Amino acid sequence: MNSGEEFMKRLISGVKPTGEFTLGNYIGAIRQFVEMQSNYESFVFVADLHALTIYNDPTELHNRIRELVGIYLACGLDPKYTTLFIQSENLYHANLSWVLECNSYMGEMSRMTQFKDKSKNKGNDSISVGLFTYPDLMASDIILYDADVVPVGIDQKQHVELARNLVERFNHKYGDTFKVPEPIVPEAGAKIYDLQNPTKKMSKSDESGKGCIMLLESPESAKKKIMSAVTDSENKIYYDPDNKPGISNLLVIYSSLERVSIEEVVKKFENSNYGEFKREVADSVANFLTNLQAKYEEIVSGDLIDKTLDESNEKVRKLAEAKVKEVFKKIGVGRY
Ligand code: AQP
Repeated sequence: MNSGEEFMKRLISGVKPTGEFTLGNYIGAIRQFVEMQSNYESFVFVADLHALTIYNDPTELHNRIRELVGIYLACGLDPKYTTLFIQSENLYHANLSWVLECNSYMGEMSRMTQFKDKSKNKGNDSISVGLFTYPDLMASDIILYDADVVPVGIDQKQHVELARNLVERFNHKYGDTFKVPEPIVPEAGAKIYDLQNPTKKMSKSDESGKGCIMLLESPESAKKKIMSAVTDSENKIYYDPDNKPGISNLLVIYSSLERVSIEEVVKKFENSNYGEFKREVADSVANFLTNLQAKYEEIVSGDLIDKTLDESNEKVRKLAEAKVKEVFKKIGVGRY
């Protein structure tokens, strides 16, 4: 630990190991973790308990967990700065989540947009209780470590806001215990859209996969998806998410991967037609995937994944144990 580290703010975030990881996960979340890691005391985890709100094939889930750690490392998370861990390997997340469930209300949980979206058109007998209480577990993930900031895509901002309310309620009832976390949403790329339906989020649960770029898919197949992305008939390139969602989405993807502002991208392509622009975006995405996948292959063939997780486990367990003991004492359970 360097001398300044104890004053550093803490960052925490995670990704669920469900389905194949997408370019949306990278641009909306993982890229932020990488860019911010050296300025924060950074904690990034595999949110495997969150995956359980729906049924997952156990073998596939198990494999995705390791895959995600490999992707985190390949994207540039550095164990020197970031404590990388698997949520289920620290049992305290679920302990604190129960306490939060008992301090949150049906009304506020029912207002969570993600719950409403994911339970829409389903009967009560096919929606798991976990889908409803998911935001309590997410709040627990955050406040267990007294995180100051939580970088997330826009779809998760409401859950961080709920965590803030839960902290304020708990601190008010039982005395100052948790820090109030701040969501950090990227200015551009907070929501990457489906290439075939650019008003819908690019999502791992997309069944056709045609509108979604997967981080481990072949660069050639990704190129084809970009070339057949839905646009409009104007053939003029400028940023207007309301009227030109397809072109605006491609501008955001290019700007995020090439690390240039949207204004600069628009300037660069002001005299290009859609075909030329798409080819450049496709090349940019293919280059990004090629480099990422080369690093990923190197990582999964070595022992870095287990070494990293083993080293982190002790640290996160100690922090979480101290916090849960403090909470149990404040609420009056157990012997102390
Ligand atoms: N399309 C996206 N654009 C920007 N950010 C996104 N994120 C996800 N998709 C996009 C951000 O990635 C982080 C991890 O998300 P998650 O794994 O917890 O859940 P998800 O990827 O949002 O889930 P999906 O894709 O809807 O599929 P399921 O639910 O089936 O796993 C978050 O910060 C999220 O904002």
